Amino acid sequence: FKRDHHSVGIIGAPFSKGQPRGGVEKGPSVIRSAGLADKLKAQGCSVKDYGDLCFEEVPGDEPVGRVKRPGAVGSANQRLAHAVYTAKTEGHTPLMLGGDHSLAIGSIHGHAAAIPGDLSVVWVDAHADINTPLTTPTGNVHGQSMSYLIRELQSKIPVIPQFSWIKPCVSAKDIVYIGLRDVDPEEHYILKYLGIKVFSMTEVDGLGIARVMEETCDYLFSHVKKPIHLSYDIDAIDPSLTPATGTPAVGGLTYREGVYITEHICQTGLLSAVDLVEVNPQRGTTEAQVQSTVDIAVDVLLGCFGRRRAGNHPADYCLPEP
Ligand code: HAR
Ligand code: MN
Ligand code: MN
Ligand code: MN
Repeated sequence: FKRDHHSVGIIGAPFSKGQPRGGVEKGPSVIRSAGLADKLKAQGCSVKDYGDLCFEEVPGDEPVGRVKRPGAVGSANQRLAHAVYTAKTEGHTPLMLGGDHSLAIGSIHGHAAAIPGDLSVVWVDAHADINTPLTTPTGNVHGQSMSYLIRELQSKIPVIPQFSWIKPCVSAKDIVYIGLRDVDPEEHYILKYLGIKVFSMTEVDGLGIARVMEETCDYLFSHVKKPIHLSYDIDAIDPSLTPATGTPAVGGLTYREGVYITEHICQTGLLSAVDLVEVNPQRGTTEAQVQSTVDIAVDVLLGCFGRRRAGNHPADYCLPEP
């Protein structure tokens, strides 16, 4: 294990049209207001804030089959892919603040384009977000993101003109899910059919989070050590702790488990890009609920970039002499 210094490239993606609930587009602003950049700097990271992306209105954006808002989702993700590609190419570790989880399409796509070989994906979520356009029960793209990216699934994906720029860039064997507990039957079939590695909440309960993370890394590193894309949906954590999110699911990760995942992945030295999505300040009933959700999102991110609960100190620290 090694610790590494990150230069974090923050990209705000105030986008909500991958799902029907308003408010998730305010995620980047509430997470920034909680002092994310200063806290990252205080723990020794360099930070370049690329600001928030601007997403255009797409008039007459009718569904294609079941898929809702294909124009808005397609163009927002294409823009995001370019931003992540740029941040990565400029030497930063992209940190995408969503916005809804449809944004993982652009984020992973841009990340993959910027590195020479393949990447691996650690998807921390209550949901698998792997419905195809033909299995989706809702039409919401945030429940389909992975299906567009997995090479082995492409024969099952119909043509959606607004998504024609997407090139599948992830192999099924390079994906690990953690925290699942609300999976549609068709999604469960897809996960089995592709042989994707899943640590659902049942495995978190049975093995404990330390073994889950050990096995995650053993699995991902068994061949070549690929750069890791961590896509973290805040609804992975239990809604008693992070209630301000669009599709809460009971029985989630504790604060300690949620942070342990990030501490462990940070220590691999392979973390190459991060998404933090689905924080929706309009879904909290009280100000305290929103605050708790945002504070935990920030702690998750600090864990990604070197914060340890045991404490930290600068490498060049010297004790003061009397
Ligand atoms: N599986 C359902 C669907 O496809 C619900 C998706 C849930 N939303 C998320 N994803 N927050 O993580 O629509
Ligand atoms: Mn999700
Ligand atoms: Mn590549
Ligand atoms: Mn989710």
